[in-house]
Amino acid sequence: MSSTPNTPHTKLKAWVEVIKAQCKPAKIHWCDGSQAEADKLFGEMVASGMAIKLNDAKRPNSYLFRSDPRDVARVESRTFICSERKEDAGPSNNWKHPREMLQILDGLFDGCMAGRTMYVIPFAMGPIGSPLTQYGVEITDSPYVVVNMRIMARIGTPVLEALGKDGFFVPALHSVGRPIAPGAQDVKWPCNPENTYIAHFPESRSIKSFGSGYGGNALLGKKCLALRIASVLARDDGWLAEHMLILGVESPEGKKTYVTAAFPSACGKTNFAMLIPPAQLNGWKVTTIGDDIAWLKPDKDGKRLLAINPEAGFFGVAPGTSAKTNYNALASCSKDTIFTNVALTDDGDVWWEGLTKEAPAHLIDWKGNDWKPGQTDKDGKPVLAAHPNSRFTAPARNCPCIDKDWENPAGVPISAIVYGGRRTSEIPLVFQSKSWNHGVYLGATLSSEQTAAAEGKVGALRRDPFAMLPFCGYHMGDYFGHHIKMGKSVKQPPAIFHVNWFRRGPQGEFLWPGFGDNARVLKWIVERVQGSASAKETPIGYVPEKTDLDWSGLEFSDAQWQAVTAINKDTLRKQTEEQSEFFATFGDRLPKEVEAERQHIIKALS
Ligand code: TSX
Ligand code: MN
Repeated sequence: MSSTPNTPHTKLKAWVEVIKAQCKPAKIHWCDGSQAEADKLFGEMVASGMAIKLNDAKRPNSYLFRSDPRDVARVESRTFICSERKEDAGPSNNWKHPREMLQILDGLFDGCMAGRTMYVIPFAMGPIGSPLTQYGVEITDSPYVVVNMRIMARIGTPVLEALGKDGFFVPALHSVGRPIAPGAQDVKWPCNPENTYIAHFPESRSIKSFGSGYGGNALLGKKCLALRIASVLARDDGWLAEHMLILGVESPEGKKTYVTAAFPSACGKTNFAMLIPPAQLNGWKVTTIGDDIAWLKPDKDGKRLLAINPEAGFFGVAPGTSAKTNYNALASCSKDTIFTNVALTDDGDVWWEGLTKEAPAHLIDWKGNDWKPGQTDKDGKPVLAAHPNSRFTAPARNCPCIDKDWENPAGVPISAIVYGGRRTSEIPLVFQSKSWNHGVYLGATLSSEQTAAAEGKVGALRRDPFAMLPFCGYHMGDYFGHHIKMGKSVKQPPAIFHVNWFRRGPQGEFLWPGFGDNARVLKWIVERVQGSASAKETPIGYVPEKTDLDWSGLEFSDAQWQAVTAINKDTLRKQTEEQSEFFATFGDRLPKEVEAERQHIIKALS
């Protein structure tokens, strides 16, 4: 804990001086990342009323925060890619010229930290010392950001040591955007929703975020650095920065196969990353490397892709997480966890919708109000105890199924990539691409049906290429091209699969049991990669026959299998034809290989 820097890094010290002069904080604090430092910050936040310490007997070393109701999620409409040329940001990003954005931000950041402490957080995305790791320094006026970054990344003294006197780091400036006037009282969750900007400067590899203290808007190592800026670094340096979980599948003989998977939101990505296979699947185990982001890089022989999880924790959606849906996530947040916008129980613990079948008889809801089961608002709508986007910030080391190599600086070799979406009809349970380029086409056309009214019409198909729509730091067409190129950079590129756990029957019932039973699909995927499982060739790729999956411990009739895997060539051809409109938005930056795959499939389906 220090107000003076303990680093020989002249460029870093100079940058901090510039920001200090601009933001005019009352104090400055260089974070060392220690437990003592975190304890002191939590103590101060409890004293100010920003944090509530949970019952230490039930939830050791854990805290609850309630945000301003106007600051509860990432704000894509205020997120910008500020490249020199608009066309380099592409059709999927908001764009402003760096000069124009900096002019706006310089005005906003001027004096914005008055009355507050300015924290300097040196952080590493990835294990310190790994050749795949990237370093950043976040300057923030939010102590909530400091304690969250301490869980989500490696921070403090070891990072300064790794940076040395001139190591490269991404400067990431953040302010909640609410200076405290002399003598004035602070609010519990300072923010500035009218003036929120999440700005990325891909050419200077820097980030500036103003006005929000929540999640990806404020914890700048995650979506801002590890996806938007890292995707640009990866394009330039020949690797991949992806919105993917990483899991290990261990066979009963002890052979480990690593798989990454990309899913749009609301598909249960964290649940899949930590799934527990059915006991009857004798000895097949799943271990977790990461639940959100994967960085993949060719090994030194150019043989395979190696992956790391750049994060050190899980920033997971709480509602829907239960001992049934995700035992391992729940265990991860049994201690040392920060909860944001969940409900508080009368005995000082947390609760959210879906945690238990029945809600406690009394709670304090995420807005700090008394709450009872069945409560409705003045329009007769149910009042939620926890916000739908409420979160837990839990250390990965708490996860019972964390992989023994999750911090291996060399990374783990990836044998398969899985893409998946929430699709009510047409898309079968699982199929394998015929080639890397066909797999790139599957990633490019990834889409999912909307579940939350806030995102648009419920049930509408939302295209979310590679689940990267809000996270790609450059032109999405060029990003597809980079994927095409990366397939040629290794001799053994991962096999690519598409899954759909969400097909429904005529009564709207789910046709696939999902959750742990997805391990049956994973087992087939792994056996395909090892060369031991068979499949049938179809126009959309290789599909398993019912006998290719392990059904131990599950009654699943031939008719059920038919219902969850049948394909209708006519509708699929129509859907494939309709992708032309989407592809047209990328103009001449759409790789010809991706369009060729589409044409090939249309022909095969005719
Ligand atoms: O996470 C999910 N997964 C992946 C798990 C490893 N969910 C939850 C999605 C919202 C985040 C799922 N929901 C999955 C799934 O595989 N499948 C479904 C649909 C479903 C829901 C309930 C049941 C079956 C399927 N069955 C009963 O409720 C008894
Ligand atoms: Mn994510």
